[in-house]
Amino acid sequence: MINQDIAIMFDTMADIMEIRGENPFRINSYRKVATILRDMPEDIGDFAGSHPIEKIPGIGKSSAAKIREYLETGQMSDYQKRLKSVPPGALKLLEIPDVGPKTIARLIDEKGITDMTSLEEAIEKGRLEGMPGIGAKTIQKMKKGIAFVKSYKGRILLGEAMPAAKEIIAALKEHAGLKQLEVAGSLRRGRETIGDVDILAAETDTNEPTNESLPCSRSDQPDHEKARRGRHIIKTFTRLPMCAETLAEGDTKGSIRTKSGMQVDLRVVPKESFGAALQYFTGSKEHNVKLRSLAAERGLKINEYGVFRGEEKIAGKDEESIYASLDLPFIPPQLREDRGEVEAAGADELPKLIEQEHIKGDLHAHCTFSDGAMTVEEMAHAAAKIGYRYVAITDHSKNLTVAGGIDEDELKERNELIDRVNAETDGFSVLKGTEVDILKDGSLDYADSVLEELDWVIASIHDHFNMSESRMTERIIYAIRNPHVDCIGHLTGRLLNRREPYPVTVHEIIEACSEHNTALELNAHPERLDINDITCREAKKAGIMVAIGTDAHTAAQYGLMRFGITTARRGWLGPGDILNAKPCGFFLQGHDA
Ligand code: DGT
Ligand code: CA
Ligand code: CA
Ligand code: ZN
Repeated sequence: MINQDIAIMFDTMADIMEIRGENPFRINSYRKVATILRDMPEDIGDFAGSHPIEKIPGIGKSSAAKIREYLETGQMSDYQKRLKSVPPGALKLLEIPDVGPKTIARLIDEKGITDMTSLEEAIEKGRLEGMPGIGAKTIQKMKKGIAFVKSYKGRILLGEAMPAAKEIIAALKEHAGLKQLEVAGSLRRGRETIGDVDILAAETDTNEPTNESLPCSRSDQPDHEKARRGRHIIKTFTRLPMCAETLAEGDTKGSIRTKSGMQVDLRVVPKESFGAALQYFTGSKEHNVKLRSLAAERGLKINEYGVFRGEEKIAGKDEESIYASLDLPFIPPQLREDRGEVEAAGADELPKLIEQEHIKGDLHAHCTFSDGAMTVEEMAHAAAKIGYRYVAITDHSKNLTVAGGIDEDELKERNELIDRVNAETDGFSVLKGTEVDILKDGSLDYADSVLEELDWVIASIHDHFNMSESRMTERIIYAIRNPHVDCIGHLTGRLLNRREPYPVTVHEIIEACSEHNTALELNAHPERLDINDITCREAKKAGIMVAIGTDAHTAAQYGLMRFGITTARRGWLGPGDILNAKPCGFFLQGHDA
């Protein structure tokens, strides 16, 4: 996708500008352009054919000119120029948590560091010692950070892997004439990060045109014919335009690395055992081990071809049949982690899980008043169009200057605008919200009298990440105690593959939420997915409600809700556990009461 290519360029330029200490607002605007491009449903090249690019909210004149240059010439001169201003391996250093761009600039300029390896070497040899402002503690943190970066090496975010897998499936349907294709593995289970993408294809029917041209009867050469068809499918796969490198190419299995660096495995399986293969390759391994022992107890054997009693195959065409042969109801893929789901299924106590159709609104969105790209009206119309009954506009508060945080006057102005928008709409409401900063001491960035005017208050931490676990926990609990706070936003502040969570004692937070009737947010942005599946389940056990919010900065990001739902399902949550499965009146009354 050309959108993705250009987005990467803007992100990279922003990275370099950070290292070079340039204007944070400009850096932010480049990041925003990248996000907008990634979220656009249409190809930017097609769009530019009939619209001026600068008409897209959030894309300014100079960014538009860069995009146009790339579309017309295949080059972006500003990007090329900036790329030359830092060593190529230096950008990777930005991924180390706790090492800021200023430090990286100094490492480059003063110590000749060019990449991760040369940084490790410099630390090992003590070459960083004596640098003013970089003490032993900082160096220790760097070492830990490098270990962290290495630990996630190669795992891709769910939000990147899913669209890529869908694109590959669509391409295979088109070019290999395949009908039955499914994602398997950790991606189908909805894990927050994915090692490699697994795709299964059922063999096409034998009554292909090629069959007629073969003089031999079907029974003579079915294996030969099968292998030929399998090879054809795998060849089509390894020749797809997104393929950068072929790692393996056989009759039933192919493996590629895509241009964006992810490994994708394709397996071709017989139609009659597609369900068995899908079950087997969806995993998890631990879940499958459990099923196998259950099968053994019944004198059955289960593998990727089916369930067998002796020589007789008793299940395999679809997944339901596999579970049914073990007297179990279908277990949704998101639960298959051997966390008690097989036992629950056996006792007919599987939870009813949350689905998109239960979701009535989005509880975390920004508009142009803070750092969003669209106006209140635009965000409202887009939410109504996807069938929601409400959206909470939760702009940042004044402490968060880099993200356009708004002061009390601007908030008042925005609230009045929301009133006007609501007066003009039927059957849909904009909730007056905020994502208010929890300050260092746990107090909030707005006074109670300001918060009182709002329908929905998320309190989040956006700075002072380096506190001890006990102080951070106290800080958050202090905010939970405020009766105006409805929800704690992205509890651990983690950015997957980029920033480790800050330490918080989750069970104490949950206790406090339970005592003060405060919800926890499940931030659906694929970089956050915070709270995670495990904490979702703990929250449910304690009777705490979870609010799924996309943190949308533009309407296209409402679509991120699906990743929040997937994570909630992995946490065993059902519609009764999710705040935004409740009707709009719940929020308006909650405020009036
Ligand atoms: P990943 O790719 O690291 O995010 O995780 P998965 O779960 O996608 O793992 P992967 O790609 O190695 O294998 C896909 C599925 O295939 C896995 O979830 C279960 C199944 N599988 C693979 N190897 C084995 C095995 O040795 N034993 C069993 N029982 N299942 C396996
Ligand atoms: Ca996998
Ligand atoms: Ca795999
Ligand atoms: Zn936030």
